[in-house]
Amino acid sequence: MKLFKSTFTIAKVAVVAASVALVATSANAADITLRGASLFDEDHAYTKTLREFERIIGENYEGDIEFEMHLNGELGDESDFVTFLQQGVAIDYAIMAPSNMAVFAPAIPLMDMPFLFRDLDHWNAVLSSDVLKPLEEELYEKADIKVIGYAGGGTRNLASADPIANMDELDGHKMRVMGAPIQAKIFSAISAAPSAIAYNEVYNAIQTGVIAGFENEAASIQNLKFYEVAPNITLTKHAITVRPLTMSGKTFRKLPEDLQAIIVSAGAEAGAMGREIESREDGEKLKEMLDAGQITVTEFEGREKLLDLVVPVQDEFAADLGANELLEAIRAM
Ligand code: MAV
Repeated sequence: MKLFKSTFTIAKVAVVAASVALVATSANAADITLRGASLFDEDHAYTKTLREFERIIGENYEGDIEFEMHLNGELGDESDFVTFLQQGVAIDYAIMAPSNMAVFAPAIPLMDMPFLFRDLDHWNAVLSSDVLKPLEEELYEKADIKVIGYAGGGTRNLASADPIANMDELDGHKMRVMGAPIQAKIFSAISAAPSAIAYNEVYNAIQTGVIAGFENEAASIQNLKFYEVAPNITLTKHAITVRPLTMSGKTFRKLPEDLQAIIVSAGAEAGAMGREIESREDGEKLKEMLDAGQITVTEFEGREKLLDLVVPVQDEFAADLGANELLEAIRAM
């Protein structure tokens, strides 16, 4: 088990943040160090995306630049990354779930709200358009975090210690969800009993029976060996991941203009590559885990019923944010 972090992590993260912050990113074109973070090792699509991002920048920028990547959740999980990026300390770029950024920008979780996308074509159409721009703007204004591309493309399903194959088994199912309130609302609406738990505590929480499962995509279940504690995958297919590749606004603005332009296009290009990898590998990874005897895979009986239950919750969330038109525009694509 790679990701379990005890409370010591909090202290460790704080110390690391403080010490790295002393080596502030330099705006001197002769010597720029950009620092990234990933929850995963080199095999995960996020890390591959970040490596591609670094490669493109390195290839196109004529100044002296280097990259420092912190892998395997060494700097905490995405809720730590978002704080670091917002404050402009410890890291300069990362890929994060919108629902882990809600604390700074309440509307951003609309991007990864469960049951938002009908299928991969719908998801592709949305990500190839400008429809998410207002949410990017809100993130920049409120959190000082700049979206420079989109990774993602994994399909999220339930993963649990015991099988959850139908509405009866889902009723009262104690599961972890991401921190954004809309996530808990949606899973409550479909009768589960969700609680927001830090990602790096999920493995242990399932192992010790604090929760009975969570929901995640194949790439991460495999990379972090969640199948060891939650081997029953139920194909609710409730989300296709949208994962912004982001940079701290505080870092970005310090950089020379030519580098800024390279970063913006490298983000878009690397994100597109990451989406292609993760969406293509999603089914393959499920099959690999299945063939290795690590998981069982079950369809969820009556998935249409779930949709009926969540649409009013989605509508209400958008209405509270004044984002009805945005939600309608996404649905209409
Ligand atoms: C998966 O590992 C990824 O989608 C990651 O971006 C999320 O933060 C994580 O799940 C999670 O559920 O928090």
